[in-house]
Amino acid sequence: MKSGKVLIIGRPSVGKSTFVNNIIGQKVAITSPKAQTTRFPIKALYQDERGEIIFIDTPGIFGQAKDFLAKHINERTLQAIHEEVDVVVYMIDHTKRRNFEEAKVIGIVRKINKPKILVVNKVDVKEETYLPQYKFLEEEIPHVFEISALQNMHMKPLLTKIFELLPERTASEEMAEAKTHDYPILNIDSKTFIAELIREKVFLMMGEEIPYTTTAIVDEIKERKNGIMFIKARILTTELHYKKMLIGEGGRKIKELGSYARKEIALATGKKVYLDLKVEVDPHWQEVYYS
Ligand SMILES: Nc1nc2c(ncn2[C@@H]2O[C@H](COP(=O)(O)OP(=O)(O)OP(=O)(O)O)[C@@H](O)[C@H]2O)c(=O)[nH]1
Ligand SMILES: [Mg+2]
Repeated sequence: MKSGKVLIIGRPSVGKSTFVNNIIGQKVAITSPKAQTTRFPIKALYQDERGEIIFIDTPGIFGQAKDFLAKHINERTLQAIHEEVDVVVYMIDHTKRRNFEEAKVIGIVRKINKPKILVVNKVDVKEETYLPQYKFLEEEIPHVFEISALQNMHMKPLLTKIFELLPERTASEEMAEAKTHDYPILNIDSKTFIAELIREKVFLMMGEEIPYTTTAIVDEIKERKNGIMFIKARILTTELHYKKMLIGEGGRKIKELGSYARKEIALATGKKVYLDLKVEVDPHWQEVYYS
């Protein structure tokens, strides 16, 4: 029986969370085209007849973490690296130029003394490629796979290699405990997961800087007698003018955000959902929730 932990690491937006979701076969981590969509490591359990794997999706490493939030997110990724892992998947996006940020990730990957796999993601995109800039990595990392996480292309041989590199062992305590859950996420509860789904909609629907001024909090989940799941949640933002943008003219934006989130929560839970969603100004949420 093969069993172990696999760390996914790479720059922001290379497709780490998309990859983990597709391997697991359901959404465990939110995704968006914006950098550092993932804010903390997410552990998810994969099982098949070959064994069990805990995949650890990490936030993309920012080259220059300018603000408090980005610094703390980078620190969380570095902490995850220090966890006992068995295999490292280093993911790159060949459609992006290699830059100082990539150099930072390469530096971190070099220091991890575990079997490594280089995964070139987004091979469904052919028009623009900087693949030659990454070729030197093949000399350092013996296993290279080209995939499309989004389109589920060439994922099988990669999973086979991961199993090959994992040790033969019986499941650890953490794994045994995870196997008793009916949901594959190991380290976050349902309130946090629903908050993540709400945060994803902010990342997908709001302009460039706004997602970075926000977080989402779920205060209450209650199942009512009529079978409807009642959820009370808040989007926190740092300033009043962002709050106004999140609410939109005549409340149109928050309505749209709420309805999009509600539909997905309903899909994820298989229940009818009533979502009570508000926007609040809290200039200190980053310190409160991310230190
Ligand atoms: N064309 C294409 N797009 C992809 C592929 N994989 C991911 N994407 C897109 O790339 C963007 C970023 O994907 P994520 O999975 O959120 O990336 P990430 O590495 O987890 O990003 P962070 O959490 O911010 O570090 C999203 O818009 C995805 O839809 C792929 O194989 N092909
Ligand atoms: Mg991510």
